[in-house]
Amino acid sequence: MPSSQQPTNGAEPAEQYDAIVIGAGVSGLYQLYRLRELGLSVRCYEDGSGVGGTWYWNRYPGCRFDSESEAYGYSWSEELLQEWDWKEHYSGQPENEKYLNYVADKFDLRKDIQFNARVESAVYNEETDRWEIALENGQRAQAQFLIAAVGLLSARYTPPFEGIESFRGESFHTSRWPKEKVDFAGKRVAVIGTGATAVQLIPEIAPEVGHLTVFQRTPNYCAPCRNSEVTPEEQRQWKASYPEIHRQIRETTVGLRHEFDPRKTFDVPQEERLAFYEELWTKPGFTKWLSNFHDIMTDLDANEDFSEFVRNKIRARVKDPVVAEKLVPKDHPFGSKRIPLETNYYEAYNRDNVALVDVREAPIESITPNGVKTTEQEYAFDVIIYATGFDAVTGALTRIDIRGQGGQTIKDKWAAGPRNYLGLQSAGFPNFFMAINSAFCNYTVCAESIVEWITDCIRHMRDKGFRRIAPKPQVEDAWMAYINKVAAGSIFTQAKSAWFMGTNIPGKPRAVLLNPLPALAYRAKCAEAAAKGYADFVLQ
Ligand code: N01
Repeated sequence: MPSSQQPTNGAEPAEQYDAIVIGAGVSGLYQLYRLRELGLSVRCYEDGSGVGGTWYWNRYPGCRFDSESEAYGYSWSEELLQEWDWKEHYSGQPENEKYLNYVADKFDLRKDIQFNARVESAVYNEETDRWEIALENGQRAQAQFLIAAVGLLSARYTPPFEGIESFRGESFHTSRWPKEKVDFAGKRVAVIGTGATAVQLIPEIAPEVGHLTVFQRTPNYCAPCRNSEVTPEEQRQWKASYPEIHRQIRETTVGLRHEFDPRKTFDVPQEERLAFYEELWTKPGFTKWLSNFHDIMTDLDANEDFSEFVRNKIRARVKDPVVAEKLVPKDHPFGSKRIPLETNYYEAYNRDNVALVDVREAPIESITPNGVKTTEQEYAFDVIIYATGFDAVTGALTRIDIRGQGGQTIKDKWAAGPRNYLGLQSAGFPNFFMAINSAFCNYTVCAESIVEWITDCIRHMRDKGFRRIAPKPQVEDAWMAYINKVAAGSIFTQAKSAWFMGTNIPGKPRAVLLNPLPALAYRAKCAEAAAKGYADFVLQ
């Protein structure tokens, strides 16, 4: 049981823990497990009413993995690996949420999680070296270590359209989808946005709605998911070879069961190259991206060769050539944004009840009581779905009033973009860790390694009797310079509007948010920082 510290003003006493974890998603659950295993008293606060994070909130129709199921599950419990059966190769949200609930039950994690608990502020006390968090309901708790496992895509973004509150129908953001089934039968439905979320949602609801209007600003390069059920034989093979699967995903560039082809695009003759592209295209998942020639990620001419191949694949699937051309991306290279994996997405536009509105030609002016008004006309709807994405990476942190040494807020420190070392800590915020996987990789692989790094660091501090740890400011500066240099040489900086760079949110400073280092290289940097005895950090 936690101890309590009696306040002098008659308020409820703050509960005392060794560590506080914010968020009970993939990272938070594992962080709670590992710190508890270390013997710490830990409390996890979760905004939702259940575990799962991304897989709790994003329950829109069609939501599923874009990583292979066998590569996404936690790798740290052989028993869990043997007990859990993945039903599909790219498992859907209901099953993923069930999986994380199963994990929470199996390891008895719920007893240390408080649900419906939104953390509003976190303040560091320099005298005690402890953090005090306050929840929305006024409840307070203190701990030496504060770990934000708040997810990189959790702060939803809804454009501030004029009149948004005036709409008389139903409206939903995809990442706050209701638990009850939404009835679309016969309804006039709008989807705003065509990112990975909308690409999964649109073909699921198109057959059910009366009429669907999709408002698109930027088309994406979407690739066939080619999902299928897992056969008993595949299940058996996975269970017999998990150590090998995990070894493989720890050794590949991005932590998935794909590896870039070492050949350069233009070293391969055109005919052979096209045959290679065609073969990749028949494969499931990210094969077309992450098993492609390695230079598509660095050489714009090489990238253009494959981008045009994908554009032609899109043109071939959409019957109306005018609509097809609108769906073809031309303003950014393939892979400069995460590739949405789709099932029958382009075919949805061949239906009589689906229309595409290009909001670059006619921008949305306002939301009216009846629907959506563009500069050209007003459209009437019963339902508006905002598939408009997230204030990625920084949003979930800056929405909490986090105050470090000298009362500095993370919001102020990050006014021009995030400043951190290894994405794990920020100078001036001692004992505050970010268990947010912002590297370019398979989520769980990186999340596990980040959680393990934080756990090892805390173990080291306790073993050596240190009370506080924070990165040296000059080390942080050098890291940020390095990250920016790496990003500048990649295609990630090429997309005009991308959450990777914060450019999807008007007014958000353009900055490298997604660590451009591939998983393998990033994990090596983290391991090196620990192996140096945390010499890049001020330990007191
Ligand atoms: O969000 P997005 P998302 N007027 O930012 C549009 C992960 N994910 O939720 O591109 C009109 O990609 C915006 O237009 P533009 C994955 O990492 C994974 O779809 O900015 N439109 C865009 O079309 C993904 O990358 C899975 O020009 C406006 C859309 O809204 C990330 O989540 C599944 C607008 C937002 O797209 C985010 O995907 C789903 C405006 N004012 C998601 N403002 C898996 O498969 C924004 N838009 C695991």
